[in-house]
Amino acid sequence: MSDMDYYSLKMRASQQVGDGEQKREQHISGAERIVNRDSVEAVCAAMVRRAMTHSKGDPDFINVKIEKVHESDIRILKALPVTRVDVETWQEGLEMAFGLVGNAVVECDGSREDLIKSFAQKLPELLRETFPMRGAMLYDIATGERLEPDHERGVRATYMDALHSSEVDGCKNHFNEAIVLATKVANAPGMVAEFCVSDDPNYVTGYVASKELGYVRIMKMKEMGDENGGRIFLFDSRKASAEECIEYLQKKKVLVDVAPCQKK
Ligand code: PML
Ligand code: MG
Repeated sequence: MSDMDYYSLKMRASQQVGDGEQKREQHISGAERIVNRDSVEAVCAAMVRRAMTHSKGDPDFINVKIEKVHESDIRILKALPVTRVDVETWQEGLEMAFGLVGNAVVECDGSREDLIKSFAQKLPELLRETFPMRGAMLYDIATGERLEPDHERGVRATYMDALHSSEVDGCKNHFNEAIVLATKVANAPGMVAEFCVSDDPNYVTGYVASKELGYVRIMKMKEMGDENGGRIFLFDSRKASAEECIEYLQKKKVLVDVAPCQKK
């Protein structure tokens, strides 16, 4: 035992829906943390509480996984700087997000006008394709191909938390979780930008993020009550291989220093 040891905690809760052949598990809630040894028990209890009190319903299954993580395997990243964009309507917000992502792609690839144009037209359609997915779409801007090994599931960024956040926090804070995820994702090999609309029907704020743009919060990106949301990771296969990008997103342990990032 040493002070340097951290633990990764992951919780997912689901509910069984349907009958007979149609029976399937529906995701209710999930959470993950990387905390020091002393906080493991309390954070675990808070996660279970979160699963048991979720507005989506009572869970039939709760899975909690606790793994030791060595400090030397953890990468520490500075949080992306945050800017906030207020918009009148969600349509305006969505357009703005498409525009920012479009520009990020153009900057990365000035020479392929044809691909850039077709990409801009494709964005709304790509976003719709993410709605049923639990994970994110990994879209290659160089070829226009989707690179997730499983298109239905998508790719999930995992093993991350805010640095020094051993406090116990039972309720979900969309922004705090998103800035951590977006910072990890922006630092992935070959990553160009991320586009996110929340799938929480009561949460209309989304964002666009990259190392160059920082984290741009767009306060309205969908209609209140709409449960459709998703994430697109825009990736450039000329800069890195899909395998190394996915390996980083799904396996590399990251702690994000959010101290300089003021909530705006
Ligand atoms: C989600 O986890 O539902 C996405 C959260 C997006 C957070 C946007 C923000 O508030 O900055
Ligand atoms: Mg989804």
